[in-house]
Amino acid sequence: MKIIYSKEVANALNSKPIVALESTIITHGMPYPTNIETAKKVEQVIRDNGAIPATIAFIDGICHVGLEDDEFERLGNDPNLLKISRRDIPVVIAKKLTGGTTVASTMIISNLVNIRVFATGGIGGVHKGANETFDISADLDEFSRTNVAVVCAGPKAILDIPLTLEYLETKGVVILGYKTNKLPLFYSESSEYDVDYRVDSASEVANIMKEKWDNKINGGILIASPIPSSYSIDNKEIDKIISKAISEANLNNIKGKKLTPFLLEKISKLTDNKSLESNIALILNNAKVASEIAKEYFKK
Ligand code: PSU
Ligand code: MN
Repeated sequence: MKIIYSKEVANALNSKPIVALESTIITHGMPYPTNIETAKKVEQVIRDNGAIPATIAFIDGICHVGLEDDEFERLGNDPNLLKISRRDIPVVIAKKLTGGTTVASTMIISNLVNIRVFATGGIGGVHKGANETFDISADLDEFSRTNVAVVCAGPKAILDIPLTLEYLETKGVVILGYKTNKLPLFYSESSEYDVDYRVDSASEVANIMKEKWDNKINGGILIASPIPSSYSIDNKEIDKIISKAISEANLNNIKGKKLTPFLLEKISKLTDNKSLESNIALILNNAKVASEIAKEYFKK
C-alpha cells in the first residue's frame, strides 16, 4: 500500500520514540469540533512528553501515518466517512476511500511501519448480548496476532466485561494494570475485576514487550491505565445510563459497526457531556503513559 508520512513522523522514523494514534475517535467517536481539538491536544501531550505522535487514517485510499492540519479537518468534519477495521483495508485502498482507523486497523498499520506503542481511549470487546448477536469486536482478535502495545483506559464500559476478559485469555492476550491491581473500566478508574498483572513503571512494560517479541510470541499487549480520579464516573451511575443507551440501540435496531458510536453519543447526551469530558481526560492521560513507554522501549 502507499503510505504518506507527515513531515514530523518521516523525520522521526527509526530515530525517535513514536506513539501511534487511531482516527475512529475523530470520525465516529466524538462530535465536531471537539474531535479535532482533542486529537490535536493528544498529539501535543505526546510531544510534551518526549515522543512523536503518528495519527493514522486512510484518505482517498492512501494510508497516512501522521496527519497535517488540513487532513485533521477533512476527517473530523464529514459524517459519511468510513470506520475502517481489518476487513476493510484492502477495499479502502483499491476503491480509494476515506475513513478513520479502529484499534484493530491502527495496530495493523503501526506494525507495518514498525511503531510498537499505540495510545487510544478504550478498546472494543464482547458486547452485552453477544451470545445472541455474536457482536465481538475485531479489536480482540487483532491482539492475538499483531505486535503492538496498546495503552487504553480499559475495555469500554458498554461491553460485557467478564466475557471480554475470557475472550482475551483464550486469545493469549495479557492485560497489564498500569499502577493498579484492578481493571479500570474506561469512565471508571476501578472495578471489581483483577488485571492479569500490575506494572509500576514504563520500563517494566518495555521489558515485557521485549521479552514477548524477542521470543516470537506474536500478538499485542494491553496496558490498562485508569482514568484520572477527578474525571472518574462511578460504575453504578454510568451503568444505569449505559443500560438506557443499549435499550435505545435495540429499539432502533442499531447493530454492527454503528453500535459503538451510537452508544457513545447517547451516553454523552444522557450525562450532559460529562462522559465526553471523561473520555477526553482519559485519552490525554493514556497519551502521556504511552509516551513514557515508547521512550523506554526505544532505549532497549
Ligand atoms: N474508544 C473510544 N472511542 C471510540 C472507539 C474506542 O473511546 O470511538 C472506537 C475504536 O476505534 C475501537 C472501535 O477500535 O471503537 C471499536 O468498534 P467496534 O466495537 O465496532 O469494534
Ligand atoms: Mn462490533
